Amino acid sequence: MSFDALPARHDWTRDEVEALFALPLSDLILRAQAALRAHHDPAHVQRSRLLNIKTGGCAENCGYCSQSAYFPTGLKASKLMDCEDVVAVAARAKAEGAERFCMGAAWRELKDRDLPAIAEMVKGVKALGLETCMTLGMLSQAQADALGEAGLDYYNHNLDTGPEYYPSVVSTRTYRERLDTIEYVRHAGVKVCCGGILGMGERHQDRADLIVELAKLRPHPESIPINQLVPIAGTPLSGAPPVDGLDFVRWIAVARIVFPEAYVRLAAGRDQMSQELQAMCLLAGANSIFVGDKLLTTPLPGEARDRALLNQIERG
Ligand code: SAM
Ligand code: DTB
Ligand code: SF4
Repeated sequence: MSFDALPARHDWTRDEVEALFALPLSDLILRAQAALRAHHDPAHVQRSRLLNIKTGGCAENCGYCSQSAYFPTGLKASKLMDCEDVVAVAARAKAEGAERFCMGAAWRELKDRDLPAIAEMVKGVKALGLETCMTLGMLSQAQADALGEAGLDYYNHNLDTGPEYYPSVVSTRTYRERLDTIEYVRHAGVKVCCGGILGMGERHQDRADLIVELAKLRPHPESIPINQLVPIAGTPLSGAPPVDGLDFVRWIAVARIVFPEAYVRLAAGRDQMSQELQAMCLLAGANSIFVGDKLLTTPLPGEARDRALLNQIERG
């Protein structure tokens, strides 16, 4: 069969997305594989590495997050890391095979006073030959421009879920504010990393709506992290019902079909998945993972298990 590239669409409807999700599994995977192969090397899984450069004490009340000051999660807050230490971690990550280095801060928004330190980190990490990504909360246009001038490659800012369910997850900011920051990032010429979380108690249609909202972005985000909720004791969502494993695989396949050109990342939640389920997600079109021992505050499977998994997917 041929793997011709279909044009990216921005007008997906909830019904169309739900119809993709409801395809027989083999048809869904075939279409996802065709989309993957039209734009990407199916034998390469992109490796990103995360570092929490500022932990905890965050002024937002995202109901899933260990780092919100609103919830008793037991996490100790820390101040912004020194640039030197960040670059040292990035150098180790590069030596261990990471291609992109993503720096996250538990901030509601970036403060201008922190911009010089952040710009130094971008320059230092980039000088190692790594792609750079930052996720620092809301930005102004001027701040997004400054990050672009520092050479930042990607900015991560997730929509998390569909607009109807969003207010049940977080009330200290709006969906519109999320979209505004994404627009500033795009306008600054920085690539957009934007995705969401499954398993927060959302309805099936909220997941479809998330895909629809992401698809409206012009151009589509270059990177789409699909997170499975990592339940955090003390947060309002700690007891949310887990996502069915094969439903998760189906959503990955839907994301691959709707966003054929993007890196679709199997992001948070891998530590709760079997190797086989992770392999299915990669067969369903995910082509990126976070490697290393830790996401921001929660564990990853680690080097040995990841090597075994990626050997299965990538070996010739
Ligand atoms: N404070 C910034 C923000 O929220 O944009 C950056 C860091 S924030 C922790 C990055 C993203 O991680 C969130 O938007 C959310 O999608 C994801 N995330 C956070 N906690 C999670 C959890 N417990 N399980 C799954 N994903 C999570
Ligand atoms: C994203 O979508 N997932 C990453 C990254 N972007 C910043 C973060 C996942 C965090 C999982 C929970 C934790 O480790 O605290
Ligand atoms: Fe803060 Fe980001 Fe966590 Fe929300 S997800 S509480 S903004 S660190």
